Amino acid sequence: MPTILCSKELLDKAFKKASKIQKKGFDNVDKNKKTAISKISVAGDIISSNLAKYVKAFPSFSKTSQFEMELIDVILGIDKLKKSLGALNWCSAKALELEKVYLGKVKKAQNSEEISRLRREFYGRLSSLVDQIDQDLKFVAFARDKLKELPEIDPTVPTVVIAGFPNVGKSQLVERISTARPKIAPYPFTTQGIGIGHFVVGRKRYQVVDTPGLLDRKLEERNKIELQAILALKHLADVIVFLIDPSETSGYGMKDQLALLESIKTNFAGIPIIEIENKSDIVKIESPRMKISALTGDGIDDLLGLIIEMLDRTRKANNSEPIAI
Ligand SMILES: Nc1nc2c(ncn2[C@@H]2O[C@H](COP(=O)(O)OP(=O)(O)OP(=O)(O)O)[C@@H](O)[C@H]2O)c(=O)[nH]1
Ligand SMILES: [Mg+2]
Repeated sequence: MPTILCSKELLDKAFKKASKIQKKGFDNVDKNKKTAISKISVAGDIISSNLAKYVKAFPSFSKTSQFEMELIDVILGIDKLKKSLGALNWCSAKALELEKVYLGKVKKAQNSEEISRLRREFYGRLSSLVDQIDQDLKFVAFARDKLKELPEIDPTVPTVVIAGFPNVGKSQLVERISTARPKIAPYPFTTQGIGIGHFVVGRKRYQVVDTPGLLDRKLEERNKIELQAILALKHLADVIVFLIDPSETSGYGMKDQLALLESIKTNFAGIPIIEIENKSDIVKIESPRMKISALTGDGIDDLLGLIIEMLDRTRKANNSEPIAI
């Protein structure tokens, strides 16, 4: 994505380029006319093409998944972003319009004074036009920076999301099943960042997402923004692994953990949830759940087999579907 300039910077860029232009002519008026025409064309074109480039630089929009859309909405507000991009588009078209009008006027001008007046008038009107969208330019620049942080998560790759209370071993599990070290993406709605790992089976790539601070508390206790961010995961998660720590060394009792599980089941209805007991090296309780130790690796192969089987079965078709905004 290009650097997005504010209105003053953009105008400076255009006028600076235009100021360097000097044309030749068969007499003074002709020389001034040709120079003014060229200056007006260059200044207008720079403004118009840069604004169009900024709008186009939001490539994700033509193939934005629901997950990304919801994240953008949480972080920036979709309507606000649409409005600002619309303003840039509008200004881009207006600049060309204005350019055309003044080129016509200059062509008809009779003397150097008139040519010079028209040129200045065009600069003035172009300036106030671009100044009008300064707030939009600043917002789009801000949006660009925010969105640059997002692409770590690829919504088109089959994804398993790991949930559970703090300290139950989520990060340890993500690390254990990822081929490389999981990356931490600094998503603005969680202070801890979201951990993203990958694993490859055959020629297929899968994604595993750690959710510290997100899926570790009852959703009923969340504020609106948090909830919206959490529920964005609905569009990302093909399968959820809910990690339980029956050793309770995490500091959370079984009762609370099972209550959180119920809350997640309710809020993520429709997404298959695998209930797993971790820390089998410390304790194994009587239950039908699969038992693993993310620390020693015990049971991990079976779990991975189950995850892959379920991902292959439940892979959402809509995840890769484009949504135009
Ligand atoms: N004994 C044992 N310890 C484990 C196991 N898995 C994780 N731990 C330990 O439990 C602690 C917490 O593990 P993490 O993976 O950081 O837990 P988490 O769920 O990611 O915690 P948050 O990021 O705070 O939500 C660490 O000290 C791990 O070493 C396990 O299978 N057995
Ligand atoms: Mg963690």
